[in-house]
Amino acid sequence: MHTINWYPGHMAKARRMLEDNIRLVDMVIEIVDARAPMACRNPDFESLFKNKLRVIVLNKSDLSSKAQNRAWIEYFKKQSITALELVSTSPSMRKNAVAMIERTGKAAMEKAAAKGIHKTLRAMIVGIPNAGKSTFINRIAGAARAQVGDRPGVTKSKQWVKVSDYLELLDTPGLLWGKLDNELLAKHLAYIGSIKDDVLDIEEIASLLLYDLMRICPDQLIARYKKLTRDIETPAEMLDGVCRSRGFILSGGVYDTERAARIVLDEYRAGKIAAIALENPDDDFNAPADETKKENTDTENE
Ligand SMILES: Nc1nc2c(ncn2[C@@H]2O[C@H](COP(=O)(O)OP(=O)(O)OP(=O)(O)O)[C@@H](O)[C@H]2O)c(=O)[nH]1
Ligand SMILES: [Mg+2]
Repeated sequence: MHTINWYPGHMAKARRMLEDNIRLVDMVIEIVDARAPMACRNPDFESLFKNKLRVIVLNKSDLSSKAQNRAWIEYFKKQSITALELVSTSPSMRKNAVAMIERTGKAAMEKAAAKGIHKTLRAMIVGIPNAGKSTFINRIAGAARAQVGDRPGVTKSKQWVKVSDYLELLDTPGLLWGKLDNELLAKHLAYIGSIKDDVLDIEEIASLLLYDLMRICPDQLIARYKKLTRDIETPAEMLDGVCRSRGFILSGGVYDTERAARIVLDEYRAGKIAAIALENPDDDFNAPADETKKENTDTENE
């Protein structure tokens, strides 16, 4: 994948905002996309949030599989981090989310109560763009208090949302970390819609996504785009297959690959292709991002 052309300026500003607000909160709730938990995480959080209560929410768990969600929760548990799977778009998540926040903040609340203080628990919601932070907050608050959108960069500045007399949540803009140097993880961030499409070559991203999905869930992929086959050898040919499946053919028989790319990304992000994660805890995240490159290296080694 070509180097992603992004603008670190506003990310640096957002990071400063995060550092400035950390002292105002008791708890940090980190929202990750269940399809790509590794790509979503920030190694700096360990030091940044070291004295805070912490929880990881594996959000959009409806877009992954039960077994993969469980494996990730186990993975975090081994690092002594509480994680839970949620679907922030579903009304039934509220009960579990509130119980999780109360359980995590219980000792701090009791300590304050012992001193006769009626404490308000303050939690900061952090995560990469488009992970579902604002959706999570709105569901807990029981109202559309924070703006939500199916693209990255919707929340522009921090916003406190009062849930009750004892709970306030801080919505923050999505932050992208240094993951863009790791090609594999950067690719995942592009697939799940956390990097603005206008800085990406969407035809390249959609081709790579199709190529990867052909390895992860070939049956579901072929069920959706019937002209795709397992023997397609290069990412570039994948989009032609989608054009043939959907009749995206321009005058002169030219494939409308741009239209195909948009459709593929939209359908993938909306969970229409398969409920399956891109990442599993025991994957090698330092492997070459592109299978074709890996095969080349394998041959070189022989
Ligand atoms: N399928 C599914 N979609 C979700 C879930 N949670 C959020 N979404 C969708 O994800 C998209 C992004 O949600 P937001 O809440 O705006 O994300 P955000 O993290 O606040 O994004 P920024 O403000 O851009 O950083 C929206 O289209 C939501 O409807 C979920 O659990 N499952
Ligand atoms: Mg938001």
